Amino acid sequence: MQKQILRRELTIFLLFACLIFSTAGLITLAPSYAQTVSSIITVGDTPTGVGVNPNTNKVYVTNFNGDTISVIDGVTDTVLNTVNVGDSPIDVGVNSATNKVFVGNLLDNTVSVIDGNSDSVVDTIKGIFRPTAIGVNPSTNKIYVSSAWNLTTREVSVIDGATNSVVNTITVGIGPVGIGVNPTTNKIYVSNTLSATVSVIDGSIDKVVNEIPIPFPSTQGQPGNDPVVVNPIKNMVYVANSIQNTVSVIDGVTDKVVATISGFQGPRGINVNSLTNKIYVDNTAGTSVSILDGVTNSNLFSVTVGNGPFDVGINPKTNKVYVSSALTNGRVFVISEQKNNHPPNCVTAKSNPSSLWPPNHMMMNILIQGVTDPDNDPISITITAVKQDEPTSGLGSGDKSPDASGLGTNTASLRSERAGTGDGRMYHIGFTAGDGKGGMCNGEVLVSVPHSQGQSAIDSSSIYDSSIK
Ligand SMILES: [Ca+2]
Ligand SMILES: [Ca+2]
Ligand SMILES: [Ca+2]
Repeated sequence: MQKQILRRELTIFLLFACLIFSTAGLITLAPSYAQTVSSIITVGDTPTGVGVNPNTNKVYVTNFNGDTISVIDGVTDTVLNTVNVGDSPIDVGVNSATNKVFVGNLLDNTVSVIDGNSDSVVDTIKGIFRPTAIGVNPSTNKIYVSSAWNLTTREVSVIDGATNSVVNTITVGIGPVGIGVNPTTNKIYVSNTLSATVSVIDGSIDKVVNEIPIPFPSTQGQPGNDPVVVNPIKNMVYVANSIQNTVSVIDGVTDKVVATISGFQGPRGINVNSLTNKIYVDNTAGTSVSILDGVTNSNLFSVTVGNGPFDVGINPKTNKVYVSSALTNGRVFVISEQKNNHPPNCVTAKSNPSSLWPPNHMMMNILIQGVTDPDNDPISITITAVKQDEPTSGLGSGDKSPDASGLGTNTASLRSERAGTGDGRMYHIGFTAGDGKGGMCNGEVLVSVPHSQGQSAIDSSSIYDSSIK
Protein backbone atom coordinates (compact mmCIF):
# COMPACT_ATOMS: atom_id res chain seq x y z
CA MET A 1 0.00 0.00 0.00
CA GLN A 2 2.69 2.42 1.06
CA LYS A 3 4.71 1.33 -1.92
CA GLN A 4 1.86 2.15 -4.25
CA ILE A 5 1.43 5.57 -2.67
CA LEU A 6 5.11 6.40 -3.00
CA ARG A 7 5.26 5.11 -6.53
CA ARG A 8 2.32 7.30 -7.36
CA GLU A 9 4.19 10.16 -5.74
CA LEU A 10 7.15 9.68 -8.05
CA THR A 11 4.94 9.44 -11.11
CA ILE A 12 2.97 12.50 -10.03
CA PHE A 13 6.23 14.37 -9.54
CA LEU A 14 7.24 13.59 -13.10
CA LEU A 15 3.83 14.31 -14.59
CA PHE A 16 3.44 17.46 -12.51
CA ALA A 17 6.71 18.72 -13.88
CA CYS A 18 5.47 17.94 -17.38
CA LEU A 19 2.27 19.93 -16.96
CA ILE A 20 3.93 22.92 -15.37
CA PHE A 21 6.90 23.23 -17.62
CA SER A 22 5.81 21.92 -20.97
CA THR A 23 5.23 25.44 -22.26
CA ALA A 24 8.71 26.62 -21.34
CA GLY A 25 10.88 27.62 -24.26
CA LEU A 26 13.79 25.41 -25.12
CA ILE A 27 16.96 26.71 -26.68
CA THR A 28 17.79 24.60 -29.69
CA LEU A 29 20.61 25.67 -31.94
CA ALA A 30 21.44 24.30 -35.35
CA PRO A 31 22.74 20.74 -35.15
CA SER A 32 26.39 21.54 -35.74
CA TYR A 33 27.09 19.10 -32.96
CA ALA A 34 27.30 15.54 -34.22
CA GLN A 35 25.61 13.74 -31.33
CA THR A 36 22.58 11.61 -32.03
CA VAL A 37 20.59 8.74 -30.53
CA SER A 38 22.41 5.64 -31.73
CA SER A 39 20.45 2.97 -29.82
CA ILE A 40 17.26 2.54 -27.82
CA ILE A 41 17.52 -0.22 -25.23
CA THR A 42 14.53 -1.91 -23.60
CA VAL A 43 15.15 -2.32 -19.87
CA GLY A 44 12.70 -2.93 -16.99
CA ASP A 45 9.68 -1.08 -15.63
CA THR A 46 10.23 2.66 -15.00
CA PRO A 47 14.00 3.11 -15.39
CA THR A 48 15.33 5.83 -13.09
CA GLY A 49 18.98 5.83 -11.95
CA VAL A 50 21.86 5.19 -14.34
CA GLY A 51 25.43 4.31 -13.32
CA VAL A 52 28.40 3.49 -15.53
CA ASN A 53 31.62 1.56 -14.95
CA PRO A 54 33.97 2.91 -17.66
CA ASN A 55 36.54 0.20 -16.88
CA THR A 56 34.22 -2.73 -17.59
CA ASN A 57 32.07 -0.71 -20.03
CA LYS A 58 28.90 -1.82 -18.24
CA VAL A 59 25.89 0.38 -17.53
CA TYR A 60 23.56 -0.19 -14.55
CA VAL A 61 19.94 1.01 -14.67
CA THR A 62 17.51 0.86 -11.75
CA ASN A 63 14.01 -0.22 -12.74
CA PHE A 64 11.95 1.54 -10.08
CA ASN A 65 8.72 -0.38 -10.58
CA GLY A 66 10.45 -3.60 -11.60
CA ASP A 67 12.60 -3.99 -8.46
CA THR A 68 15.48 -4.95 -10.74
CA ILE A 69 18.70 -3.64 -12.22
CA SER A 70 19.33 -3.94 -15.93
CA VAL A 71 23.00 -4.45 -16.78
CA ILE A 72 23.85 -3.09 -20.22
CA ASP A 73 26.89 -4.13 -22.22
CA GLY A 74 28.35 -0.82 -23.45
CA VAL A 75 29.94 -2.48 -26.49
CA THR A 76 26.73 -3.78 -28.02
CA ASP A 77 24.29 -1.61 -26.05
CA THR A 78 22.16 -4.60 -25.18
CA VAL A 79 21.00 -5.92 -21.80
CA LEU A 80 23.43 -8.53 -20.47
CA ASN A 81 21.78 -9.31 -17.16
CA THR A 82 18.78 -8.45 -15.02
CA VAL A 83 19.47 -8.49 -11.29
CA ASN A 84 16.75 -8.65 -8.61
CA VAL A 85 17.30 -6.07 -5.90
CA GLY A 86 15.12 -4.56 -3.15
CA ASP A 87 11.86 -2.63 -3.27
CA SER A 88 11.79 0.36 -5.63
CA PRO A 89 15.42 0.88 -6.59
CA ILE A 90 15.79 4.57 -7.47
CA ASP A 91 19.49 5.36 -7.81
CA VAL A 92 22.75 3.55 -8.44
CA GLY A 93 26.40 4.38 -7.77
CA VAL A 94 29.36 2.54 -9.23
CA ASN A 95 32.79 2.18 -7.67
CA SER A 96 34.88 1.65 -10.80
CA ALA A 97 37.98 0.91 -8.70
CA THR A 98 36.48 -2.03 -6.77
CA ASN A 99 33.90 -2.93 -9.45
CA LYS A 100 31.09 -2.79 -6.89
CA VAL A 101 27.66 -1.34 -7.62
CA PHE A 102 25.47 0.24 -4.93
CA VAL A 103 21.70 0.44 -5.37
CA GLY A 104 19.37 2.51 -3.17
CA ASN A 105 16.08 0.65 -2.65
CA LEU A 106 13.77 3.50 -1.69
CA LEU A 107 10.94 1.61 -0.02
CA ASP A 108 13.07 -1.13 1.55
CA ASN A 109 15.37 1.24 3.38
CA THR A 110 18.25 -0.85 2.07
CA VAL A 111 21.23 -0.55 -0.25
CA SER A 112 22.03 -3.58 -2.44
CA VAL A 113 25.68 -4.26 -3.21
CA ILE A 114 26.31 -5.89 -6.59
CA ASP A 115 29.60 -7.48 -7.59
CA GLY A 116 30.31 -6.15 -11.09
CA ASN A 117 32.17 -9.31 -12.09
CA SER A 118 29.27 -11.68 -11.54
CA ASP A 119 26.50 -9.04 -11.63
CA SER A 120 24.93 -10.62 -8.56
CA VAL A 121 23.91 -9.15 -5.20
CA VAL A 122 26.62 -9.93 -2.66
CA ASP A 123 25.37 -7.85 0.25
CA THR A 124 22.37 -5.86 1.46
CA ILE A 125 22.99 -2.91 3.77
CA LYS A 126 20.01 -2.27 6.03
CA GLY A 127 18.81 0.67 8.06
CA ILE A 128 19.25 3.57 5.62
CA PHE A 129 15.95 5.43 5.60
CA ARG A 130 14.55 6.18 2.14
CA PRO A 131 17.83 5.96 0.24
CA THR A 132 17.38 8.48 -2.55
CA ALA A 133 20.68 9.46 -4.12
CA ILE A 134 24.02 7.66 -4.14
CA GLY A 135 27.49 9.12 -4.61
CA VAL A 136 30.69 7.08 -4.68
CA ASN A 137 34.26 8.16 -4.05
CA PRO A 138 36.39 5.46 -5.70
CA SER A 139 39.55 6.95 -4.19
CA THR A 140 38.45 6.54 -0.57
CA ASN A 141 36.03 3.65 -1.24
CA LYS A 142 33.26 5.53 0.59
CA ILE A 143 29.66 5.55 -0.54
CA TYR A 144 27.37 8.47 0.34
CA VAL A 145 23.62 7.81 0.47
CA SER A 146 21.06 10.57 1.03
CA SER A 147 17.68 10.16 2.72
CA ALA A 148 15.23 12.62 1.24
CA TRP A 149 11.68 11.48 0.99
CA ASN A 150 9.99 13.83 3.44
CA LEU A 151 10.42 17.14 5.23
CA THR A 152 12.20 15.73 8.22
CA THR A 153 14.91 13.65 6.56
CA ARG A 154 18.14 15.54 6.11
CA GLU A 155 20.74 12.85 6.38
CA VAL A 156 23.58 11.43 4.39
CA SER A 157 24.79 7.96 5.43
CA VAL A 158 28.42 7.07 4.79
CA ILE A 159 29.15 3.46 3.84
CA ASP A 160 32.63 1.99 4.05
CA GLY A 161 32.98 0.04 0.81
CA ALA A 162 35.46 -2.38 2.39
CA THR A 163 33.00 -3.63 5.01
CA ASN A 164 29.67 -2.54 3.46
CA SER A 165 28.67 -0.99 6.76
CA VAL A 166 27.43 2.49 7.69
CA VAL A 167 30.30 4.26 9.43
CA ASN A 168 28.91 7.78 9.67
CA THR A 169 25.73 9.81 9.43
CA ILE A 170 25.99 13.45 8.36
CA THR A 171 23.26 16.07 8.85
CA VAL A 172 22.83 18.17 5.70
CA GLY A 173 20.08 20.50 4.42
CA ILE A 174 16.45 19.48 4.02
CA GLY A 175 15.48 17.19 1.20
CA PRO A 176 18.90 15.97 0.02
CA VAL A 177 17.97 14.55 -3.39
CA GLY A 178 21.30 14.68 -5.18
CA ILE A 179 24.92 13.79 -4.44
CA GLY A 180 28.00 14.64 -6.49
CA VAL A 181 31.52 13.56 -5.57
CA ASN A 182 34.87 15.06 -6.48
CA PRO A 183 37.38 12.23 -5.81
CA THR A 184 40.29 14.60 -6.46
CA THR A 185 39.42 17.19 -3.80
CA ASN A 186 37.51 14.65 -1.68
CA LYS A 187 34.53 16.99 -1.49
CA ILE A 188 30.98 15.72 -1.59
CA TYR A 189 28.21 18.01 -2.82
CA VAL A 190 24.67 17.34 -1.56
CA SER A 191 21.78 19.12 -3.24
CA ASN A 192 19.03 19.92 -0.69
CA THR A 193 15.92 20.68 -2.68
CA LEU A 194 13.78 22.00 0.20
CA SER A 195 16.43 24.29 1.69
CA ALA A 196 17.60 25.43 -1.77
CA THR A 197 21.20 24.82 -0.79
CA VAL A 198 24.10 22.56 -1.59
CA SER A 199 25.91 21.12 1.43
CA VAL A 200 29.64 20.61 0.95
CA ILE A 201 31.07 17.65 2.88
CA ASP A 202 34.79 17.32 3.47
CA GLY A 203 35.31 13.61 2.84
CA SER A 204 38.37 13.40 5.05
CA ILE A 205 36.32 14.22 8.15
CA ASP A 206 32.83 13.50 6.80
CA LYS A 207 31.51 16.83 8.03
CA VAL A 208 29.65 19.65 6.29
CA VAL A 209 32.14 22.48 5.80
CA ASN A 210 30.07 24.77 3.61
CA GLU A 211 26.45 25.46 2.70
CA ILE A 212 26.02 27.04 -0.75
CA PRO A 213 22.72 28.86 -1.34
CA ILE A 214 21.27 28.38 -4.82
CA PRO A 215 20.12 31.87 -5.88
CA PHE A 216 16.61 32.30 -7.22
CA PRO A 217 14.30 35.29 -7.86
CA SER A 218 12.45 36.25 -4.67
CA THR A 219 9.24 36.65 -6.67
CA GLN A 220 9.32 33.02 -7.67
CA GLY A 221 9.31 29.69 -5.94
CA GLN A 222 12.36 27.78 -4.89
CA PRO A 223 14.82 26.61 -7.52
CA GLY A 224 13.93 22.95 -7.01
CA ASN A 225 17.57 22.02 -7.11
CA ASP A 226 17.73 18.31 -7.73
CA PRO A 227 20.76 16.30 -8.72
CA VAL A 228 24.26 17.64 -8.62
CA VAL A 229 27.31 16.50 -10.52
CA VAL A 230 31.02 17.29 -10.46
CA ASN A 231 33.64 17.64 -13.18
CA PRO A 232 36.75 16.66 -11.16
CA ILE A 233 39.15 17.69 -13.92
CA LYS A 234 37.83 21.26 -14.07
CA ASN A 235 36.68 21.26 -10.42
CA MET A 236 33.27 22.59 -11.42
CA VAL A 237 29.92 21.54 -9.96
CA TYR A 238 26.57 21.59 -11.76
CA VAL A 239 23.12 21.59 -10.14
CA ALA A 240 19.88 21.03 -12.05
CA ASN A 241 17.04 23.26 -10.81
CA SER A 242 13.79 21.70 -11.96
CA ILE A 243 11.47 24.51 -10.85
CA GLN A 244 13.51 27.47 -12.10
CA ASN A 245 14.41 25.62 -15.33
CA THR A 246 18.05 26.49 -14.80
CA VAL A 247 21.41 24.90 -14.09
CA SER A 248 23.61 26.46 -11.40
CA VAL A 249 27.38 26.34 -11.94
CA ILE A 250 29.52 26.20 -8.81
CA ASP A 251 33.27 26.78 -8.77
CA GLY A 252 34.72 23.97 -6.67
CA VAL A 253 37.61 26.13 -5.48
CA THR A 254 35.48 28.87 -3.92
CA ASP A 255 32.28 26.81 -3.55
CA LYS A 256 30.29 29.73 -4.95
CA VAL A 257 27.69 29.84 -7.71
CA VAL A 258 29.46 31.52 -10.65
CA ALA A 259 26.84 31.14 -13.38
CA THR A 260 23.20 30.27 -13.95
CA ILE A 261 22.27 28.74 -17.28
CA SER A 262 18.64 28.92 -18.39
CA GLY A 263 16.53 27.40 -21.13
CA PHE A 264 15.53 23.98 -19.78
CA GLN A 265 12.26 22.14 -19.19
CA GLY A 266 12.09 20.85 -15.63
CA PRO A 267 15.73 19.73 -15.67
CA ARG A 268 16.39 16.82 -13.35
CA GLY A 269 19.05 14.34 -14.43
CA ILE A 270 22.46 15.86 -15.01
CA ASN A 271 25.93 14.51 -15.70
CA VAL A 272 29.23 15.64 -17.14
CA ASN A 273 31.79 14.08 -19.41
CA SER A 274 34.98 15.34 -17.76
CA LEU A 275 37.08 14.48 -20.82
CA THR A 276 35.01 16.49 -23.31
CA ASN A 277 33.83 19.04 -20.69
CA LYS A 278 30.26 18.74 -21.88
CA ILE A 279 27.31 18.65 -19.49
CA TYR A 280 24.16 16.67 -20.25
CA VAL A 281 20.88 17.88 -18.75
CA ASP A 282 17.62 15.94 -18.87
CA ASN A 283 14.60 18.06 -19.73
CA THR A 284 12.48 15.85 -17.51
CA ALA A 285 9.32 17.84 -18.21
CA GLY A 286 9.96 17.36 -21.91
CA THR A 287 11.51 14.77 -24.17
CA SER A 288 15.08 15.89 -24.74
CA VAL A 289 18.59 16.15 -23.34
CA SER A 290 20.38 19.50 -23.52
CA ILE A 291 24.13 19.48 -24.10
CA LEU A 292 26.09 22.32 -22.49
CA ASP A 293 29.60 23.51 -23.19
CA GLY A 294 31.55 23.59 -19.93
CA VAL A 295 33.88 26.32 -21.21
CA THR A 296 31.27 28.92 -22.16
CA ASN A 297 28.43 27.59 -19.96
CA SER A 298 26.19 27.82 -23.00
CA ASN A 299 23.51 25.53 -24.35
CA LEU A 300 24.97 23.89 -27.45
CA PHE A 301 22.30 21.60 -28.71
CA SER A 302 19.53 19.27 -27.60
CA VAL A 303 18.90 15.67 -28.56
CA THR A 304 15.36 14.28 -28.55
CA VAL A 305 14.86 11.14 -26.45
CA GLY A 306 11.72 9.70 -24.83
CA ASN A 307 9.23 11.19 -22.37
CA GLY A 308 10.46 12.17 -18.93
CA PRO A 309 14.23 11.62 -19.22
CA PHE A 310 15.21 11.00 -15.60
CA ASP A 311 18.91 10.31 -15.20
CA VAL A 312 22.07 10.40 -17.32
CA GLY A 313 25.04 8.04 -17.19
CA ILE A 314 28.20 8.71 -19.17
CA ASN A 315 31.13 6.55 -20.19
CA PRO A 316 33.87 9.13 -20.89
CA LYS A 317 36.04 6.45 -22.54
CA THR A 318 33.49 5.67 -25.25
CA ASN A 319 31.80 9.10 -25.07
CA LYS A 320 28.46 7.34 -24.91
CA VAL A 321 25.60 8.86 -22.93
CA TYR A 322 22.82 6.71 -21.41
CA VAL A 323 19.51 8.40 -20.64
CA SER A 324 16.76 6.64 -18.70
CA SER A 325 13.30 7.58 -19.84
CA ALA A 326 11.03 7.05 -16.84
CA LEU A 327 7.81 7.85 -18.68
CA THR A 328 8.56 5.95 -21.89
CA ASN A 329 7.93 2.24 -21.28
CA GLY A 330 11.23 0.85 -20.04
CA ARG A 331 13.59 2.58 -22.41
CA VAL A 332 17.18 3.79 -22.20
CA PHE A 333 18.37 6.06 -24.99
CA VAL A 334 22.01 5.96 -26.02
CA ILE A 335 23.51 9.15 -27.38
CA SER A 336 26.85 8.78 -29.09
CA GLU A 337 29.10 11.21 -30.87
CA GLN A 338 29.64 10.55 -34.52
CA LYS A 339 33.13 11.28 -35.71
CA ASN A 340 33.17 14.75 -37.25
CA ASN A 341 33.25 14.48 -41.00
CA HIS A 342 35.69 16.52 -43.05
CA PRO A 343 34.99 17.38 -46.68
CA PRO A 344 37.23 16.06 -49.48
CA ASN A 345 40.11 18.15 -50.81
CA CYS A 346 39.71 19.05 -54.51
CA VAL A 347 42.84 21.24 -54.77
CA THR A 348 45.12 18.27 -55.48
CA ALA A 349 42.94 16.93 -58.33
CA LYS A 350 44.56 16.06 -61.68
CA SER A 351 43.27 14.92 -65.05
CA ASN A 352 44.43 11.63 -66.52
CA PRO A 353 45.50 11.93 -69.26
CA SER A 354 46.24 15.66 -69.01
CA SER A 355 47.09 16.05 -72.70
CA LEU A 356 45.56 14.54 -75.86
CA TRP A 357 47.46 13.58 -79.01
CA PRO A 358 47.02 13.12 -81.92
CA PRO A 359 44.24 15.69 -82.73
CA ASN A 360 42.26 13.14 -84.72
CA HIS A 361 38.75 14.38 -83.62
CA MET A 362 38.16 11.21 -81.57
CA MET A 363 36.44 11.30 -78.15
CA MET A 364 38.81 10.33 -75.32
CA ASN A 365 37.91 9.44 -71.72
CA ILE A 366 39.45 11.60 -68.99
CA LEU A 367 39.59 10.50 -65.34
CA ILE A 368 39.68 12.88 -62.38
CA GLN A 369 42.28 11.65 -59.93
CA GLY A 370 44.06 12.91 -56.82
CA VAL A 371 41.02 14.05 -54.78
CA THR A 372 41.70 13.12 -51.14
CA ASP A 373 39.53 12.89 -48.01
CA PRO A 374 40.94 13.54 -44.53
CA ASP A 375 38.76 10.71 -43.18
CA ASN A 376 39.79 8.34 -46.01
CA ASP A 377 36.18 8.19 -47.15
CA PRO A 378 35.67 6.81 -50.67
CA ILE A 379 35.28 9.69 -53.13
CA SER A 380 32.68 9.95 -55.86
CA ILE A 381 33.28 12.41 -58.72
CA THR A 382 30.58 14.09 -60.78
CA ILE A 383 31.45 16.11 -63.90
CA THR A 384 29.47 19.37 -63.80
CA ALA A 385 30.80 21.37 -66.79
CA VAL A 386 33.37 21.26 -69.58
CA LYS A 387 34.58 24.45 -71.25
CA GLN A 388 37.22 25.22 -73.85
CA ASP A 389 39.03 28.21 -75.28
CA GLU A 390 38.09 27.56 -78.91
CA PRO A 391 34.65 27.49 -80.58
CA THR A 392 33.17 24.01 -80.72
CA SER A 393 32.49 24.17 -84.47
CA GLY A 394 33.46 26.09 -87.60
CA LEU A 395 37.15 25.56 -87.19
CA GLY A 396 37.69 23.94 -90.56
CA SER A 397 37.80 20.49 -92.08
CA GLY A 398 37.07 17.58 -89.77
CA ASP A 399 35.72 19.74 -86.92
CA LYS A 400 33.03 17.81 -85.10
CA SER A 401 30.81 18.86 -82.21
CA PRO A 402 29.92 18.79 -79.43
CA ASP A 403 33.44 18.44 -78.05
CA ALA A 404 32.59 17.00 -74.63
CA SER A 405 30.18 14.56 -73.01
CA GLY A 406 29.89 12.81 -69.70
CA LEU A 407 28.22 15.56 -67.66
CA GLY A 408 26.60 14.05 -64.59
CA THR A 409 28.91 11.02 -64.70
CA ASN A 410 32.34 10.45 -63.17
CA THR A 411 34.23 10.46 -66.48
CA ALA A 412 34.51 13.29 -69.01
CA SER A 413 34.86 12.47 -72.67
CA LEU A 414 36.75 15.12 -74.67
CA ARG A 415 37.35 15.50 -78.36
CA SER A 416 41.01 15.31 -79.31
CA GLU A 417 40.82 18.36 -81.50
CA ARG A 418 42.24 21.90 -81.86
CA ALA A 419 42.13 24.69 -84.47
CA GLY A 420 44.86 24.34 -87.06
CA THR A 421 45.28 28.11 -87.01
CA GLY A 422 45.28 28.41 -83.20
CA ASP A 423 47.75 28.10 -80.31
CA GLY A 424 46.42 24.81 -78.95
CA ARG A 425 43.15 24.07 -77.12
CA MET A 426 42.66 23.96 -73.39
CA TYR A 427 39.69 22.14 -71.83
CA HIS A 428 38.46 23.04 -68.33
CA ILE A 429 36.61 20.17 -66.61
CA GLY A 430 34.53 21.29 -63.62
CA PHE A 431 33.54 18.63 -61.11
CA THR A 432 32.26 18.02 -57.60
CA ALA A 433 33.66 15.41 -55.24
CA GLY A 434 31.49 13.86 -52.50
CA ASP A 435 32.48 11.65 -49.57
CA GLY A 436 29.07 10.01 -49.11
CA LYS A 437 28.62 11.70 -45.71
CA GLY A 438 27.57 15.11 -46.95
CA GLY A 439 31.12 16.44 -47.35
CA MET A 440 31.76 17.99 -50.79
CA CYS A 441 34.25 20.10 -52.71
CA ASN A 442 34.27 21.69 -56.15
CA GLY A 443 37.29 21.60 -58.42
CA GLU A 444 38.56 22.03 -61.94
CA VAL A 445 41.21 20.19 -63.95
CA LEU A 446 42.76 21.08 -67.31
CA VAL A 447 43.31 18.96 -70.41
CA SER A 448 45.35 20.35 -73.31
CA VAL A 449 45.41 19.55 -77.01
CA PRO A 450 48.63 21.21 -78.25
CA HIS A 451 48.96 22.67 -81.73
CA SER A 452 52.03 20.54 -82.39
CA GLN A 453 53.20 17.37 -80.69
CA GLY A 454 55.41 18.03 -77.69
CA GLN A 455 54.29 21.65 -77.29
CA SER A 456 51.93 22.98 -74.63
CA ALA A 457 48.58 24.61 -75.36
CA ILE A 458 48.05 28.30 -74.62
CA ASP A 459 44.99 28.84 -72.40
CA SER A 460 43.29 31.97 -73.74
CA SER A 461 40.38 33.78 -72.15
CA SER A 462 37.59 32.86 -74.53
CA ILE A 463 35.45 30.23 -72.90
CA TYR A 464 33.03 28.06 -74.86
CA ASP A 465 30.73 25.37 -73.51
CA SER A 466 32.20 22.15 -74.92
CA SER A 467 28.95 20.22 -74.53
CA ILE A 468 27.05 22.43 -76.99
CA LYS A 469 26.93 21.51 -80.66
CA1 LIG B 1 35.04 12.91 -45.20
CA1 LIG C 1 34.68 20.80 -82.39
CA1 LIG D 1 44.26 28.34 -76.96
